[in-house]
Amino acid sequence: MISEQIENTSKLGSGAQPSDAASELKQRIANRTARVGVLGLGYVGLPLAVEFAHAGFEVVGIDVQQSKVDQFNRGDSYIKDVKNDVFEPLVRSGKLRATSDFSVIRTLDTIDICVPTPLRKTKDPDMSYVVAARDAIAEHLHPGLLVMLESTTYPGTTDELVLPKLEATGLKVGEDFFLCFSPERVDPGNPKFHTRNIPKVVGGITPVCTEVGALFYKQALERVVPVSSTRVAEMVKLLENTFRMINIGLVNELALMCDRMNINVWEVIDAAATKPFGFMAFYPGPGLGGHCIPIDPFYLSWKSKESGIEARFIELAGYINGHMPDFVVEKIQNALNDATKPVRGSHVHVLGVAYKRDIDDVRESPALDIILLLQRRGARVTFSDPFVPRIQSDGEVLEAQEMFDSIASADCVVIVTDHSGLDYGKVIERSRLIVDTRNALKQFTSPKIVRL
Ligand code: SAJ
Repeated sequence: MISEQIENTSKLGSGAQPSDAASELKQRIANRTARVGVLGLGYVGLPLAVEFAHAGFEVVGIDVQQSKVDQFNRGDSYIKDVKNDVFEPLVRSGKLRATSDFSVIRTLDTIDICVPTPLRKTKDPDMSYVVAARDAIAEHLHPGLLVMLESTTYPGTTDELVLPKLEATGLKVGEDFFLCFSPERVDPGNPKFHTRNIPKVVGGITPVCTEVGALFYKQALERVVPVSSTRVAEMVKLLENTFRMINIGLVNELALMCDRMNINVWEVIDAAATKPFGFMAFYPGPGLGGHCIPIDPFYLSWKSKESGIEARFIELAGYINGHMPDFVVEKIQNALNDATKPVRGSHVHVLGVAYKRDIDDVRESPALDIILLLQRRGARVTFSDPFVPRIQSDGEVLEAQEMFDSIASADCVVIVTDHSGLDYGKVIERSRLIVDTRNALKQFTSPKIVRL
């Protein structure tokens, strides 16, 4: 029942009497006549837009890239996790459309900001995309609009960077418009967890904002977790990803120790993982890729430095994870050396360049660092990856090569991304020498294999 839904979320807040704008907006959200907007149609925004269209809302996607908007309006999904057989009918039915015209915000009841929050070269936050989205929303802000920031960012962004510009319009947060932070938790390529069934944390600037935000997400997502403020919600996400980054750094350091002590680190982790409590397995690798894990923790360390606390764990883990490509190249160099081959002039074939298995994304991929380091040592480097047709290295385009031909002619093969479905037995058969950075060959034994 709609009134029940509204009643339930009202218990979340201070019980303050919601303004007329809040009551009307709740009504439109609960009966799904609210017009939903998603700003930024990437791996977060597009799946979110689909979920709300699926729930029966009319959804408008907004993006600055006209090519994305055009492909979106053709019902052609450019995000692997969003299949066309789901996406195309929603576009065809008119439930889902995209535009590059930000003035559409005037006609919307809700808008989710799903834009990138990268790091600058100096490892401090690049807020330019969030600022541009904020300014576009401020320009078209109107009473009754619910604004949600989803981009991963430092605690304080929503109330220090976004709110003032919106209130400068003269509209009052919590009465005229509503502002929340709700971290995106998309895990690209995850076969089990998708936008709809990943619990959604949401925290508002005011209790009424939290109520409206929670009611909104409840319409399309299975579980909503309201928290008391935008800062709590911002910090939740950073804890999640910093937790991962530091634990990966720990096992990468363990891998360096085990390498020196001639212990199989993979066997150690698998045996430790039999502990039914108090342990969570992470695995060493060639380095940390993606647009989240290597980046988000530095949003936290940047902000904590501003508050006078050095985030030493994050800095140290960042150093160790950042060193892994060098360690891998050293393993390759030593393996070639044992075969009395110098790196210079040797042909090294890289198997898998995406930043993790079974996806096509190479952002921050350690494979790019490894390829560059090898090229700088004079190796002739080729790569193959079923999901990635070409990469840029040192300003040059490298086209993916046919896998088994390249493997057969290479002096050394290095498995950087352990995509599923490859015939690893055949890889061993065709290779002279293999450096395995992912334990993809764990069920094989061969003198050709050098493990991390
Ligand atoms: N990696 C390791 N060892 C591990 C786990 C991962 O070396 O034990 C590497 C991966 O190969 C990859 C990088 O770390 O290069 C990041 O891996 P990831 O699995 O965290 O992948 P992301 O960045 O695509 O997704 C993560 C989400 N992943 C999981 O929860 C499993 C999640 O932390 C966030 O929802 C998402 O980032 C985000 O958007 O923040």
